Amino acid sequence: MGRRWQSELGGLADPTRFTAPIEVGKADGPRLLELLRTMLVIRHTEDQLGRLVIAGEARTPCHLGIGQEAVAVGIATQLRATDRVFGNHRSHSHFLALGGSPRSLIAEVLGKAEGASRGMGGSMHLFGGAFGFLGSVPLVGATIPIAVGAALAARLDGGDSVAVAFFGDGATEEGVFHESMNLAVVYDLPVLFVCENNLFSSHLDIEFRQPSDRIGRYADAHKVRTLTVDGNDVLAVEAATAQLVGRCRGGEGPALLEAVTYRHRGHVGPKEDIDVGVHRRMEDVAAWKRRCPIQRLSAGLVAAGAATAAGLAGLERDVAAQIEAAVRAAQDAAYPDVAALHDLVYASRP
Ligand SMILES: Cc1ncc(C[n+]2csc(CCOP(=O)(O)OP(=O)(O)O)c2C)c(N)n1
Ligand SMILES: [Mg+2]
Repeated sequence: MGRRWQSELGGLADPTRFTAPIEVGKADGPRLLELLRTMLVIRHTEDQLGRLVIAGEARTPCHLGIGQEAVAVGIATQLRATDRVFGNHRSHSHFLALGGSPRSLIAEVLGKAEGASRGMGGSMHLFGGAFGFLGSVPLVGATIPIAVGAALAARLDGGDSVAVAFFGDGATEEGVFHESMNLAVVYDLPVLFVCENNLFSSHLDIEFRQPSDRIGRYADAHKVRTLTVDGNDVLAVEAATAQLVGRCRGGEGPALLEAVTYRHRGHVGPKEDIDVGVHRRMEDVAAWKRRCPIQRLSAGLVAAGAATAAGLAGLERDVAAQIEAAVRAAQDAAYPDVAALHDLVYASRP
């Protein structure tokens, strides 16, 4: 069945394109190996979370972003611990890219007291105040206005901190997204809106939800600066973020970064949901796996002579062992005390 309309993403929605190794300079090798390591940490952590769901050990709904790692990692290089970042239901990558530890994430998903939210939140209520991650919320679109408020607070506080809201293409179908962009642009607030456009909201292809697949058009309508990038190219994401965050820090108002990407797994849980995804075919999933952000950076590093295939295999083995150890530690950790259940519900009076 043909699509109802032509893509307006300049080929980015076609998984058979943009599959080449990422072009890197040899001198950048050490820094890019660190970015690759972070992407591998995210990939292996989420893979292990999927296993814990299958085993029945993780009982919180788990929305995996496997395939989307380059977005969070490319953006995080441009952020500081004093920035104010907010996520959504699919935020494991945001939490880890900003500096959260795999162990605290895994422990949180398992409901353990040492988890990022003391075991009270699960996969969709992550918090990492020490590194600027001020929270993720499962209600679609809910953190977009909160980020705008945080940007206003940042400006009132002085300095050049920015706020960032991560959300999906589905969230742009909510009124609050448009109200937030409008307020941000009228007040010139330092907020970066980040849309991870994975072309799906739950099981429905964007074709059946919107008259175009280009989310950046909403920024045009609101007179907000926007860039659309290949979300599976960590360097493209980084370069666009540098430009847009630079504007925010310089007092030039809000911006929207649209990163086109794709999740390999289903909407929720570890399975590939080709059975229920409307227009989500096995061929598409397979093609998008060939546009994998990790493979493309790895191939670019090898092509530039900045790494060898054997060296990269060793790196991945190290990461795998690190995450397996984090799983074991989280499994061994204690559950919170039942008496602590209400401790985090209300703030205590100062
Ligand atoms: C207000 C609200 N409506 C519906 C849902 C159910 N829901 C959870 S995630 C989701 C899809 C969101 O799609 P998108 O924003 O594109 O993010 P993605 O899952 O693709 O990362 C929906 C409809 C919800 N959590 N909150
Ligand atoms: Mg989506």
